[in-house]
Amino acid sequence: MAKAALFKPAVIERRSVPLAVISPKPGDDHMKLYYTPGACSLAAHIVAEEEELGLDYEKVDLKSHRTETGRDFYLINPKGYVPTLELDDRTVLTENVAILPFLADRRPDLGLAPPPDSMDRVRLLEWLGFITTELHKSFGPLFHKSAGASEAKNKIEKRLSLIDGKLAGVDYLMLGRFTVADAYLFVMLTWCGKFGIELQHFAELDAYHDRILARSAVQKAMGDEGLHEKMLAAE
Ligand SMILES: N[C@@H](CCC(=O)N[C@@H](CS)C(=O)NCC(=O)O)C(=O)O
Repeated sequence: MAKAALFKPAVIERRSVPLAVISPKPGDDHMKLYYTPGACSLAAHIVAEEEELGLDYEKVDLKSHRTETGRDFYLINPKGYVPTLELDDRTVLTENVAILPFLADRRPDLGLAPPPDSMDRVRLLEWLGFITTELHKSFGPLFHKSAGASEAKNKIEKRLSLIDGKLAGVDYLMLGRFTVADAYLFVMLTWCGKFGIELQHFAELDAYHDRILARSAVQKAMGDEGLHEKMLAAE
């Protein structure tokens, strides 16, 4: 076969539906966030509260994979994990790196994510990719008390120390303002104490955590997930 035929570029059909058609504007949102208190879905919850989107919420028990209304969560999201965002057309969106910018784009005026066509947006994706693969996933062995927990803890501390350096002299991860990347990172920081990772040992992270914690949307989301009561009970 001739080489030219082998390397003939595939014809890509452009059939994607414009975002504006899929998703309603703020005010008439009827999306539902499936969440588990204190899990990574808290980031999406915070973002939705920042935007006052008025989402519906349904709690998921990750042990039984049942929702609070008794439904089999695997039938809603076959991946079986939160966050899961059900759009008003009943299609389902998964993955923090997709859900967080998607939610941010409901209120572009708030600047929780930079505009889609900008280099800043690429930088946001760089942060989200780093947080999800290098940090979030590293907590797995700690939560599951599985082999490799100590290596995972070392890796998390190494990654946090890199982030700590980036936070010197600035209040947020990028652009000098709160973005969805801060919401995501914040959730990971709330997990650290459970595993003996002390934020006080870093130059910036403790104050950064407290700065995000003080936001009213964060207080609201955490309060609605019952996390304040849990914290008080742990004291
Ligand atoms: N790749 C997914 C992972 C989400 C994830 O790990 N969710 C955890 C809670 S933080 C979960 O629901 N785990 C339950 C399970 O995997 O069954 C994302 O980034 O959104």
